[in-house]
Amino acid sequence: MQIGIIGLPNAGKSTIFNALSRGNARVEKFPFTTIEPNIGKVAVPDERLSKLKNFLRVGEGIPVEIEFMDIAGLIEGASKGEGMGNQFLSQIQAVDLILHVVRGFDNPDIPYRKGDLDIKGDIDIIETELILRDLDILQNAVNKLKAREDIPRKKLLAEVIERLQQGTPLREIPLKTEEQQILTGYGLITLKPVVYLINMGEDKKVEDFPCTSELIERNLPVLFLCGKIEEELSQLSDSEREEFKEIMGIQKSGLQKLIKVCYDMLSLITFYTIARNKLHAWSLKKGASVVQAAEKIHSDMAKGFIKAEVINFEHLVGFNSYSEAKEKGRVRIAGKEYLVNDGDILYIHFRT
Ligand SMILES: Nc1nc2c(ncn2[C@@H]2O[C@H](COP(=O)(O)OP(=O)(O)OP(=O)(O)O)[C@@H](O)[C@H]2O)c(=O)[nH]1
Ligand SMILES: [Mg+2]
Repeated sequence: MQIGIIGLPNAGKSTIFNALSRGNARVEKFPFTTIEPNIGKVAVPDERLSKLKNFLRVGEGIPVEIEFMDIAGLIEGASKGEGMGNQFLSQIQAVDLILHVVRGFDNPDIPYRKGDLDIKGDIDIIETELILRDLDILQNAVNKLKAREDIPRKKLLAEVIERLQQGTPLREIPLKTEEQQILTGYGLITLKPVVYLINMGEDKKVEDFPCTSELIERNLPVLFLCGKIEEELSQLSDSEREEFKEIMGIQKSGLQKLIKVCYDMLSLITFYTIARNKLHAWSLKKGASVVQAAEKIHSDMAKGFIKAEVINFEHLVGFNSYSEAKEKGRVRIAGKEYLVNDGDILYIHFRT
């Protein structure tokens, strides 16, 4: 699973990437600082993991990690190749979720789109380029289809092309499952889920951005944080960070909330396994079966799957130990068809 950080040049994408991954991506006041994408792994915050680790008295708890990719800034005309737009757009085609960073800080040093902040205008520039790219892809697809008889596909493509031309991103068009299946595989960007992140200046409050209510009305997730403060926080040691948060009255860092929202937008749940004194958290698509869960760990486990012992975190912590839960019959035996729930602890039996 990969999350792509996109936005206009100078929006603070690399600053946020560094805060997320404790990375060292270059951050400068001039645009197009990032050309080659920066890639970093980020642990998904998980309160259950440490509770479970203590409960089970295992030595180590390994969290789920997701990958973030900090992509170069897009500019007007990117879909026509401006500013290496084609290259950057194909990088966006490869990600599973888009994190769209919008500049919400004043900075007289920044040369790009100088002047008053314009959240809606900035978002529109990027969204237009993404829509134009999808239109290109679909129009090419339609041209290739001409000779072939595939009426439902032709009809669907014509419909979505019309909606795109009206400025509607594909994710906002209600689609049936079959229609979604037809569209997957084209590498359409506006079909991907999106999270908007307003990178607020240190002196700004959420109320300073009333224009974002339109996004919320469209059911799109909008988050606010200050990239610069988050980056500074990420460079502190754990104890220094806790101290700072206490002084500032911050309970949860904006970044942790951001990672969690992205995780949910990717429709991921977490399950756990225990092996060799290690508790391991794994991500899984909502609605996946226990065999698909086994596949995440090792393909041999899925191939030779026999059964799994399952207990959910919520039930387990009501007992004094795993063996007590087992004695009391709360650890159930699940077959191939079992659909994994968020928070399940699995012990998989398999043939080698
Ligand atoms: N005041 C303020 N400045 C910020 C903030 N976030 C980023 N900046 C500044 O904005 C400039 C651009 O930041 P980057 O993180 O390099 O932006 P970018 O979006 O990665 O830029 P490109 O890679 O060039 O597209 C730098 O001078 C940052 O220090 C913020 O929250 N507040
Ligand atoms: Mg950058």
